Amino acid sequence: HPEHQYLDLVRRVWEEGSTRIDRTGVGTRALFGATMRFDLSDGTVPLLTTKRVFWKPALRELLWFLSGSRNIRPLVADGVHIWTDWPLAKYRQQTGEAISAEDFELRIITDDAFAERWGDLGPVYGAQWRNWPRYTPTPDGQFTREPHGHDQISTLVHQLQSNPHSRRLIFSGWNVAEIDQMALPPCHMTYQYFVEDKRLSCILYQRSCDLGLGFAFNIFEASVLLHMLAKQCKMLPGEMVWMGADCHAYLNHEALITTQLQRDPRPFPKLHITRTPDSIFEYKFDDFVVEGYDPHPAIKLPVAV
Ligand code: UFP
Repeated sequence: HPEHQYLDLVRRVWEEGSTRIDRTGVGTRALFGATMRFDLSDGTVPLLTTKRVFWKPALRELLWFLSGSRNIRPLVADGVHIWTDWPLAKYRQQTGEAISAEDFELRIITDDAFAERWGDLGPVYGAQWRNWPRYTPTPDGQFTREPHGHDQISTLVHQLQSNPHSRRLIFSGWNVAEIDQMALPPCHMTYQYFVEDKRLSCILYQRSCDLGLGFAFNIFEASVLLHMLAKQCKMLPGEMVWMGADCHAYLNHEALITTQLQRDPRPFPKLHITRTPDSIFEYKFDDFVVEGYDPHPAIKLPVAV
């Protein structure tokens, strides 16, 4: 079962990884450089089965990336809380107000000006994917920022269709010049595609991977995106290849070892996309059906911020 690639990596990180103090202060065991390959040609999607993965917020996050948004408001309005911690911490720090997460999210949804002021994450993923800033030199040696940046996703779709054997089918969130303005520098940072015989494959390069929490979302979203691109370009899904650099397990995630590694993987579910809209940006949450997902029970793990 392909999920053993994941379970084996977790085991190897736990048993052989070096113990490191990380940015969050929680501590990890880590090793550097790992690959996993998932065959999507049978219509499946790698959604881990050795614990329940809440794929709906993950799908909503992917659609939010594709919308180009950098504000948590659309996510919060859809009941997705995964990005709230950063703006909330900033708000508490800058105002000194001990607001609860619930009240903060309520204000984000109900108050336009508040959402604009406090819901912004900086130019994270979607902003770079859809609107990587474009600068034009002016005669006096300065640069003007153009109102519309590079839409890397539109370019990718166009290139996949017109030039499928290109070796430049890439988009990236790692905009060096803007890293310091982002709530979190991109973890899943570079996506590259490859077309053979109408089969579309992807390599995702992930610089930093929390195997307990992040990985399940990251591999699912990258795979759904592959399915969407294939559909949009009238191709078939091929292989999803994942490359992780700093692969780590947080020291307070021992349930990964004591519970998850004891379980046997079950078949991956199928992904059905029930509609082909005119553009990759018009997919809606309800266009996606995950069929036959029968995971082991959820495992609650603490988040390191
Ligand atoms: N992380 C992921 N995947 C993501 C994401 C975060 O695994 O999509 F946004 C984890 C990796 C790491 C932490 O544990 O979040 C980010 O911290 P750093 O920037 O120090 O690598």
